Amino acid sequence: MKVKNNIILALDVMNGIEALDICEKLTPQLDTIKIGYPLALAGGLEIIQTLKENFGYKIICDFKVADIPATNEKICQETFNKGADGIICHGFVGSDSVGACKEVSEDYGCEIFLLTEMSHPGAKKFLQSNADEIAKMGVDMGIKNYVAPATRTNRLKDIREIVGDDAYIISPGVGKQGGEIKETLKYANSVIIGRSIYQSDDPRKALEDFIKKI
Ligand code: OMP
Repeated sequence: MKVKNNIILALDVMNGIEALDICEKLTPQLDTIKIGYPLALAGGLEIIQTLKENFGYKIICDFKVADIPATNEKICQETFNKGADGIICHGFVGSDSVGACKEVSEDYGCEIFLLTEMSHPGAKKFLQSNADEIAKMGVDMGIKNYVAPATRTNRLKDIREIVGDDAYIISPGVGKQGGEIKETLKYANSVIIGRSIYQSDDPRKALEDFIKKI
């Protein structure tokens, strides 16, 4: 995967018009957008095609898929049918559930991103102690793309060591959650940034300031 400026915008706004407005301002510097439940629920999955047609973006759907294999399969099929290029899946559900997502993504020629350790403080309670095993499972399954936290670069580094240099890591938590872009990009291929850009008074300048720091 190639991401312009190594920055993926997390477009967690609550309506399609606002989403388009922000994209208008940022397009020259971005080519990959992550949409999650906030925008998908507020704007419908049609927003994927709208963003692709208007701006030519690659779209990663952050649905943190975490169900039984049969349900994961349906979620992935519907997401790719609607035009997504990639989907984020939880790893803690185990290899059968993740395998269902992987199989569907291969059928569609799309990407899955395996979520290992999350970036928020609460992830320390249950996820952190299992994140290395989740990453190892991903390697055993032949998964190429991972999500790991920018808020704990020591853990991001551990996960990079497990998944290897050829894996593609995207890392959320830069900006509002306290992660720092340059430090994160020592271990991750791209960062995911949301509020520090789209909530800024001047989103274009906020994005350019991040780019300057790289
Ligand atoms: P900001 O904190 O606003 O920059 O947004 C971060 C984005 O990354 C949001 O869309 C989160 O849902 C997402 N995210 C995390 O913040 N932490 C994680 O561990 C995983 C994700 C994700 O899967 O994208």
